[in-house]
Amino acid sequence: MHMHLAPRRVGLASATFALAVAAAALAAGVARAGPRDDVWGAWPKVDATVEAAVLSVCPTKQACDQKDPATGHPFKEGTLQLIVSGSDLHKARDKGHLHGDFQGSVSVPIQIQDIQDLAKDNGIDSITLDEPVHATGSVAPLASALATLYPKVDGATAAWSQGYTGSGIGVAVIDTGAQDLSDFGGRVVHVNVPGSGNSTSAADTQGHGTFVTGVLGGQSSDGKYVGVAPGVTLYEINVAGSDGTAYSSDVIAALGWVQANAAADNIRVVNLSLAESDTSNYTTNALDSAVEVVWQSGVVVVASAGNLGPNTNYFAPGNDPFVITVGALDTNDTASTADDTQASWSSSGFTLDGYAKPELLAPGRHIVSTLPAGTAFAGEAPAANNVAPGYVMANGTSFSAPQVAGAAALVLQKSPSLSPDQVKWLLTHTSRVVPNTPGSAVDIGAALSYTGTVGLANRGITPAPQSVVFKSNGRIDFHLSSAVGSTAASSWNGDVLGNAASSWNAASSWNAASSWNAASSWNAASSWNAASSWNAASSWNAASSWN
Ligand SMILES: [Ca+2]
Repeated sequence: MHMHLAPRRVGLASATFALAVAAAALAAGVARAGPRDDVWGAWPKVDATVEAAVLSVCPTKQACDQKDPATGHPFKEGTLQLIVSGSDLHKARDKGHLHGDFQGSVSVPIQIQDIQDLAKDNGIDSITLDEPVHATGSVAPLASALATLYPKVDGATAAWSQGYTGSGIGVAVIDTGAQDLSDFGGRVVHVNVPGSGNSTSAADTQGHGTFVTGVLGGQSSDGKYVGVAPGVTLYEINVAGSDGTAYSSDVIAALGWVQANAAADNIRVVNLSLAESDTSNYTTNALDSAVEVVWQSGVVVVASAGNLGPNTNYFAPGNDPFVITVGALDTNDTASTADDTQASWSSSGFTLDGYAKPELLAPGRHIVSTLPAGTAFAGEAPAANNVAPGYVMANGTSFSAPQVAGAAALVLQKSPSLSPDQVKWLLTHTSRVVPNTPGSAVDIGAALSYTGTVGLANRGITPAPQSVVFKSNGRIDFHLSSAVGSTAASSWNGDVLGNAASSWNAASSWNAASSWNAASSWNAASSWNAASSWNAASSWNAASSWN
């Protein structure tokens, strides 16, 4: 008599190195390994996923005798949480503390060295893995628990129900950093960019980056506030100085780190919810050159469109034709997509080089995410926008972009071999038409269920001249022509060390500092100070509209 175990409890109270490795192996799609019977013997009654988990840690019994450096104990003493089923389970019950005790089945941690012996017991019929193994120990997100609309509108909930949360995929967030909230489940990596003018590994005091990160990959303990890809590893690069100022050169240095570390850390996506404030052509803009280098190296680059309304897609990096530029969808606060529109303030139109932007829309109005009290951003929020302690509602394409970054991570978890051009093709070709607007909205469910041949976006586009070169020795070379806009190109010419912070920051000609403080640059800031763009919180009809 076997009971169906549902719902499965997720979480690794007793996570071991072995489990983490097994999880990684499983996530990578490890199937039943080759014949190991000569070493391990047969695996009667043992599910293939259990066998694969064991073999990923202990390919041979001899290897299993080695000490796990993480625990100091032999690998064979590592445990797997297993469901053991059968008519007489006393042997399984004797193995350890029961996690679940059911008629016909028990869930119990079993040491690797005991699994085969256990399977030989006549009273036992089968041994399977309990719980999908998340290295982060997060609870599987559920659409039914959400207090926000945007993950449903994006189709992220469809991905979760198929088991895709972005687990194993690294996403770089170049912003104001992030705080170590429990919502991020230990998945935040604070990146130190050597030689940067700012302390790039500093925690977020501004709040913008923490908000963006929540939209991308947060998950509140009650399941109400869940980002699009709540399993991703979040590589946070804080490019803002202590006063919130950041320069384009800081962003470029951060992109250099991403390019150098993408392969080792499996960083497949970078999110840029920022913009310069001077218009530019992509062919002569250093930031555009930098994002193209990152794109061509295999990392999807997602940029916010900006909040300046029609015919304003003139700013780097969202003006680069290769990257995915994201505008704001207004869901009209309903789950139905029939009444969706492009937000009136979302930047749209053609770049100075004639490319239509944005390529995708994602909800950008009435977005609720993580915003810790005490941050600069939180201090500016009207009281009515504080939806719950630590969760605030705001508007802006800054918060649309990370949804598409999350979408890219979900797609890449399912199909790791896709190139950035393929990811862009897939997300745009499966996007949902938004009535009465030229834009179309990301549809993650449609992207994941697409079964045809995935084409290549960006065909025929001429890359920008490579004015920024990330060299293997950590140096970043700039070779801007003197024709570059209003910038003092001379200060960028030549071979500049990435750690020459003073010379980077001396480039006042970038006018970057002002752009970070100005409304447009954060792509959200206009919403903070202008009451109208908070969309009159009083008209927001409280809890019922969230469900
Ligand atoms: Ca709607």
